[in-house]
Formats: sequence, structure tokens, C-alpha cells
Amino acid sequence: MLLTALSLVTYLFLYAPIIVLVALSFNRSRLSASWGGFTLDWYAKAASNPAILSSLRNSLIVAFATTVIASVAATAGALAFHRHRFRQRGLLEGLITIPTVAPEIVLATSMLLLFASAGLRLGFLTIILSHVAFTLSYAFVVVKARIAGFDHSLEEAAMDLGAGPVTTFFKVTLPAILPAVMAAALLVFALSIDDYVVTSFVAGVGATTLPLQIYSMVKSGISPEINAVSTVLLAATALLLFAAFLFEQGRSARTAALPALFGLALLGSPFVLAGPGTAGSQKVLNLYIWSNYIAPETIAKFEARHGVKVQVDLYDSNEALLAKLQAGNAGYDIIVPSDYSVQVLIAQHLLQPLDHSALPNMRNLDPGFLDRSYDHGNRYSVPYFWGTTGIAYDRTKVAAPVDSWSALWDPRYAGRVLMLDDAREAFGAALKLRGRSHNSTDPRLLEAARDDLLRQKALVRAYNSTNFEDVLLSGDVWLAQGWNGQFAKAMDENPNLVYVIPKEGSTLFIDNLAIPSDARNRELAHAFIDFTMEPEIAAEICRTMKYSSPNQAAWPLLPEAVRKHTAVFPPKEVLQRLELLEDLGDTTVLYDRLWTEVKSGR
Ligand code: SPD
Repeated sequence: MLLTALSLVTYLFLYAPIIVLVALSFNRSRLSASWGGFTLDWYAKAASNPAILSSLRNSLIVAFATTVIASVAATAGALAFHRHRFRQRGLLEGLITIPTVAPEIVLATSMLLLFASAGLRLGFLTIILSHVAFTLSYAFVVVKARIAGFDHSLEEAAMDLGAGPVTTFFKVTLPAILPAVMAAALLVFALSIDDYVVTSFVAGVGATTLPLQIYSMVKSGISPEINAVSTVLLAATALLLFAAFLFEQGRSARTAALPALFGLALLGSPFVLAGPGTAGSQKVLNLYIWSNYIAPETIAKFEARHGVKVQVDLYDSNEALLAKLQAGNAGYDIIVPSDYSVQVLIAQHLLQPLDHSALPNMRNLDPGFLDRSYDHGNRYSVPYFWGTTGIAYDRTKVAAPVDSWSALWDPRYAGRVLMLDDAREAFGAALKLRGRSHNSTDPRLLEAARDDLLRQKALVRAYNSTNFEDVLLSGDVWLAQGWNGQFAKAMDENPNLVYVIPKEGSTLFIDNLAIPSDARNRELAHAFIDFTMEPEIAAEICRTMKYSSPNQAAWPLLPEAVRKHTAVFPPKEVLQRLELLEDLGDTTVLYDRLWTEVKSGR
């Protein structure tokens, strides 16, 4: 009895998250907290989402190519090891299987380094090569196990009867080992189609696979549409693995092929639901931008006007952006670095100079945001949004009005505090609380700030730079450090939220559009930058995202509620308390180390 209960609890523990995900994919309500009735709408919505369809198409291309290459290579290898005796056979066989136990993150990093040193542009080829590298070992193990029991006298008999090596292979060997080859192929397909870690390192623009797309969508909050896509991916992978298992068990080809066909049909179903797609020959502009920074309708307007496709990838920290560009060959046409990151990118020659003659709408920008210290003369960047870092809190839960960073260290709010998952911003808050600049480089001071952040950790519910405003809205946290635009949007949903810039001062950020040095669509990139500076478009971007617009020609076009929103356009006395973050040169490494200590310490 006790054992049954224990087993039940174990299975529940294993499968509860999946059950919740699947159930919520059928939930009419957008909120996971409430059940609004059964619906299939999210599946239909997902099937009509071009980003999901194109990422699924990419995943299928990669998975099919990987399956063919890895299965053929693994079969050839397994046969060679079975037939021939040679020196160091054991060692060489062991080396083939090592990737099955090697940490994925190590494989991912080494692949990236290899491609960077070979000067290979990240894209389909690099994903397929990496997938082959890590799936080949699995396929080899499966085929090798089956070959062990293969009776060679059959091959010899065929040869004695006059069959050549090729005929013998196709008429005798392959039919005998086919179940193992099929099992291996299905396993490879399943591993490839849902790989995230390796793919995220080696994928370039235009080659976003489904798992990358899901993760990128999660950054803007988990929606039932994501639950629907994840459910389809889960079911298809389970069916493929089940078919692989049946093949391996030696079941008849018909029995084993059935779940495999169902799995493949499930992956293909979105294309059937979506109907004929758009031409694949369109020019593509690759945009790498902060999450919650541009509305789909704005992208759609640019696409319609220029007859191009804009491929959008999202990030949530300057450090993620810098890492991607520094790895090389990222393939983006436009990026959106903040002030201090522009400085870093210019110094590392990772940006190309802008052609101001192709940017006539620059005249619409407020001169106060031009010619700043991080890019004199705006040779490499033009301001897209500016904004502030502050604290938003729920006044029904936080008794006293908040006016200091110290509120985020107040033990009364233990477990109800959220901090940005951003080294410069978290250290910025701690340094300001000590009355110091958030551009401080003194190691002792930074170590003291690290200790402050470690002390604060007991109160922190989450470090989150993505959808911090949602966590506040959900009531999980009562006070959150974050960026103004997303808080301004949350305030529209819950009037009890208050946004403040602490009296000790805070960050002023200016996020800019820039073109990486290896961008291929220079002309289209300029067209996009100029498009975002048109007054109507700039007003739309500001109205939809609620970050502060540097476009003075757009201000009169904004609704009064946005123009007068103090979280969007702070008053002068607040602006005086703000400071830009600067590139700290070598001290950046110290910040990284101390931040890792905070995140991993207790
Ligand atoms: N989600 C988009 C937020 C962008 C804010 N810019 C951050 C600047 C950090 N210093």
C-alpha cells in the first residue's frame, strides 16, 4: 500500500508539469490561474503564427538532414567496427560514444569556437553539423547493439552465390539491421528536433528552430499558444521515441512505423492547417532586439512597405547581446545596444558606420539625445528609446510610500522582492544606496556592494529582466526593480501600482539602433532605422511599448495619457537624479565575477 502510494507520488511528481502544460493548452482563459473552458483556439492560433511555422520548418529541415547524415555515418561506423579487427579498436569505439555523456554545454561551446575559428557563418549548416556531432554517438550505440547479433555467414553465403559487396549489403545486410537503423534514425530525429542548448549556441539568424522560438516567446511571458506548440512537440517526440523502441524490440515494420508516421504527421499538421505559405524567396532583415521593445504591427508595416520579411530575435541583457556579437558571424542586420554597450562595440570594431544621408528622419530626434559621450556625432548609432530604472510597487501591499532603494532590502518584504537579472543594474542599486556612482570601479566598494546583494538575496523572490512587470501584476512580488516602459503598461492594468525613481538616484538608459560590422543588408537596415524615426511610427512604438521616445516630432502624436505619464516621461527634477551607465573596461570582468557570486551564493 505504502509502496503504491510512493510510486503514485513519484509518477505525479514526474508528470504533473507536463499534465499542467497540456491542460493549459486547452484553456480558453489566457491566465494560467483560472480555467475558462475547453478550446482548441490556441492550436489554431499557433498554426497561423508565421514565426512558429517558419521555426518548425527550420526544425524539420535540420532534423531530416541530421537524421540522414548521422544514421548513414553511424551505420557505416558500426559495421566497420563489427567486421574489422584493428589496433586501438576499443579506444576508438569509446571515443565515438563519448558525446553521449559529455556535458551539452561543453559540446555547445566547443562547436561555437570551432565554427568561429573556421570563419563559418552561423546558420543551418552549423546547426546540422553540431546535431550530427552529438546524435551520431546515440545512433552508433543503437546500431552497434543490433549488429552484435548479426550472423555473418548470411553475407558469406550471398557472396559465395555470386553477389557483389553492394548487392550483398542491400539484399542481405541492410534488411537484417534495418530495424536498428530505423530505431537509430528516429532517435536522432527526436533528439535533433527538440535540442535547445547546442542549437542556441550555433544558430544564426534565419535558422531559428522551434525550441529557440518557444524560448524566445517565453521571454515575453508564457502564453497558451506556447503551451499548444509545446504539447505538439512533446507528443510528436514521444511517438517517435516509442516507434524507435518498437523497432529496437524487433516488432514488425508495420507496427513500429505507425507511431512514427503519427509523430511526423503531427509535426506537419501546422502546415496543413495554415494552408499555402508565403514565398520563401523574400529578402530577410534580421533584427536582434530587447524583448517587449517593438510591436508586431510595427514590424508588419515595414514588411508590407518593403516587401521583405523581418526576422526578430530577442534578448534581455546587453551582456547577452555583446556575447552573441563577440562570438562572431551572428548574422544580424540591426541590433539595439544600450549606451555603454555601443561604446564597447565601437571599441571592438563590431559596428559599421551609419550613412546619415540614408537617415533623413534623424532630424526628428531631440538633439538632447544626440551626440552623447558613448558615440560622438552618432557615427554608429541612433537613439531608439530612452528610459529609467526604478522601483514599482503595489501600494495595497506595501504600507509606507517607497522613495529609496533601501525598500528592496526591507525585511518586511522578505520573499516579495524582485531584482533585475542584470549585473550593472543590481550593482547600480546597491552602489546608489551607498551614495556612490553606479559606474564605480573601486574593487573594495564593489565587494561591499556584492555583500549587500548577498544579504538582500534572502528577500529576493526572483531575478528577472524579461517579464518583471507580469510577476508584479500576478501578486507574486510586491516590489520590483525594473525598467519604466513595462511598468507603465502594468500600471494601466493595475492602478494600485506605483513607479518611483529612488531619491539616491538611478539609471538613465538610451537604447540605440545600430548595424553590426558583418551585417549583410546594409541598405535595408538603414531603411528600417529611418522607418522607426518617422513621426507616426515612432509614436506607435512609444504608444505600444510605453518606453520613452527620443523622437520630438512624435510627441504631439501621442495620446495625452502617454505624454503625461510620469513613468514614461519623467519630470525634470527626477531626470536630474539619473546617470548613464558607462563602459567600465577591465572592471567589467570583476562585475561579472561578483555577480556570479551573488547569483550562486546564499
Ligand atoms: N525589455 C526591454 C527593456 C530595455 C531596457 N533597456 C535596458 C537598459 C539597461 N541598462
